[in-house]
Amino acid sequence: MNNTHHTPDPESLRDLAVSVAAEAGELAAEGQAGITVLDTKSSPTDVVTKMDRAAEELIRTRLLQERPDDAILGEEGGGAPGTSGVRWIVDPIDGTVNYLYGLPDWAVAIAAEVGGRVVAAAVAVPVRGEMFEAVLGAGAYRNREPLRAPAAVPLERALVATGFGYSARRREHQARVLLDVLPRIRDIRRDGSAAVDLTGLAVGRYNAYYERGLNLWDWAAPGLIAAEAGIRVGGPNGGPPSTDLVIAARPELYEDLEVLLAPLAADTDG
Ligand code: LIP
Repeated sequence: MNNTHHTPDPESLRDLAVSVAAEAGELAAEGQAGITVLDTKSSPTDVVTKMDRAAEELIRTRLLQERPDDAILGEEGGGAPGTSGVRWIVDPIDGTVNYLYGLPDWAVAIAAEVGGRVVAAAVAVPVRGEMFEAVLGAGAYRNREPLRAPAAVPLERALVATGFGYSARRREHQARVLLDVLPRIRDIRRDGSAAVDLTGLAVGRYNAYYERGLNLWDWAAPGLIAAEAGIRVGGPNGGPPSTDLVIAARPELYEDLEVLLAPLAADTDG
């Protein structure tokens, strides 16, 4: 057990994130066949499964067993304070609707933040057999193989991943934004998990991504992995990613997508 308050090395945080994400991913994958819908959040399409809660409980327990003084922010259980200077940002199952429907694109995402910066991350996509990991400044890996995102393509040839919020009002505006985006790009994908979308950029499954309304736990871990693979990950008005908007692509394409989205008020609900 580590009870000291020295800044831990990011590699050890990454190793812990990877092993806990793998364990939670296994638990969730086993449970995907027999899931039960327990609750709803902002609208009936927002399903929260029993497994979502069980996976987060497992993640919290394992992290605190190893590092009892850390803080944890989780999608299901909210925030718990700590004293070590390390905060874990956890999404036990990102892509809960896919999970509920037996689709493969859902992920367990765990990020470690020190001094307000994400320094280490793991994203498990169990059904695809993928484990992504990254340490700030030390590159990104999939199943231990180094990742480098493919070069940018022109906007008109970009396959762009996006997602839609759970509220009807937000969706209406997102559909209006899409009316102006769709004719300018190769095509859109709505695959249902921000973590799978962002790590997908790192391996070239998409060329770009944008989405309004994400929470920190949706982008913290996969955002570091994408960034370490050479993807620019940002937000509105040239700033960092935010709940208002996350944009991600290779830098040249990022700029074109940003220019396309800005007048459409993609960072608002219209
Ligand atoms: C989901 C995101 C997805 C987004 C959904 C939702 P959840 O997270 O990953 O990209 O479009 O609105 O936020 O709810 O499955 O953890």
